[in-house]
Amino acid sequence: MAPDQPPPPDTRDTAQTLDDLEELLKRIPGAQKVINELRDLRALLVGRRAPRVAVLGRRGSGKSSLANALLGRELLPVGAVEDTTAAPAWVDLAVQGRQVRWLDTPGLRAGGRPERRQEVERALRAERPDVMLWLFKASQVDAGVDEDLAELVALRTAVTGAGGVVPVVVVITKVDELPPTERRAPPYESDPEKRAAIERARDTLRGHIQRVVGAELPVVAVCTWQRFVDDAAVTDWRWGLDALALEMHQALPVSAQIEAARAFERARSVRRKVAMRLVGTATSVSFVVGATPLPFADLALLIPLQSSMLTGIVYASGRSLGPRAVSEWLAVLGATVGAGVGLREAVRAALKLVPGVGATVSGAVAATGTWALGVAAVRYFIDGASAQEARAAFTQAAEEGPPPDVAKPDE
Ligand SMILES: Nc1nc2c(ncn2[C@@H]2O[C@H](COP(=O)(O)OP(=O)(O)OP(=O)(O)O)[C@@H](O)[C@H]2O)c(=O)[nH]1
Ligand SMILES: [Mg+2]
Repeated sequence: MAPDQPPPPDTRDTAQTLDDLEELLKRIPGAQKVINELRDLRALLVGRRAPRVAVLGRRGSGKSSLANALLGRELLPVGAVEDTTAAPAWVDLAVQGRQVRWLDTPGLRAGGRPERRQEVERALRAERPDVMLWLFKASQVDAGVDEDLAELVALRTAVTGAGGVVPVVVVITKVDELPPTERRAPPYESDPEKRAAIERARDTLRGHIQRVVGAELPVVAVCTWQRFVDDAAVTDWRWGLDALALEMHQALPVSAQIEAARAFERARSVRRKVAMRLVGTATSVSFVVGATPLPFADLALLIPLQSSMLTGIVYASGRSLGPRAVSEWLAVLGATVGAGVGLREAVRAALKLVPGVGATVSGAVAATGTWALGVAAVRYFIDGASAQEARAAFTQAAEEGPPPDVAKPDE
């Protein structure tokens, strides 16, 4: 693990910015929708916490491997035959400031010890999970599955309380073991036989779920096989984890979404989704702020808002917004500012690149500036585009402006 743990973004600054904006927006008739968006943004950025994930499945179904695959590190012990995970316990899985609260459970029906079930139930009640993952080995989606599902439903019912039922994502693990077994290594996108075998496993399992659970549940197929030597993965067969992260994301409360995006190493789609939501909200708010005929309303609030957006995007990408990210970002935009400037100065300099920005801005110009900055930051920090590509994205977004639904939220 790297010695320098990236610090969380300055949430006090962001909280203050969002409070100031809310105060301003409250005075504007018809801004209620934006205020609501702003509150969502607050939950996402300031009220954030690690997602709570409980993983359940038969012995050796790959529960511990899944944690390692999602975070990209060998954090939990993995075993071949033995009942590896002993007692059910919530743990904080953390890698370089990325974190998840994880309930690793011993396998269902492990060694035929019924007291285990009570222990799992107790752990689930002690801390209500945001989402439960039910794991099934790809080679075992048929025999005995009904009993497993019945047990899982009972566990889910046991934690159903005031918060309603806990969302479930069903995970088919070890898809590399499906035929054709001579072609085990992913990716499988270009292997029609493998894809068909995966689809068959999903259909079979869906049938059981429909019958026993009486409802449809999302079913995702993954491979989590990795071999680590000295903390580095020397074999990496991870597959399907982006899709799994997306399903988990749907189940999570807003407050856990940014930490989840950040924590799951292969969750590019989730990171993008969360980041674009930040950009969309910041753009809507900018429009209203820019259109407000109050003297203090524009740049003084716009720059902190855009800084918060940028901080959030970088945070969701798994990085932190230290001086290195800021100077990288300045280089991306080719903005002319001195070395060692702070984030707000960087944002101010970048904003000047938007046509029409002066001492004051109109609603449309403010929205366009925020949109262009956000889109470029997403390209660079989330998509891993080059500085040149990100700059091109900025120019294009500044020319085209935001989509109408984002730019004029209250119409
Ligand atoms: N073929 C294959 N094997 C895998 C995959 N993921 C994990 N394994 C192996 O499956 C075995 C069991 O994995 P674990 O992650 O320990 O399973 P578990 O569900 O945590 O096991 P218990 O804690 O004992 O219940 C280990 O030998 C892993 O290396 C995979 O995607 N494909
Ligand atoms: Mg285990």
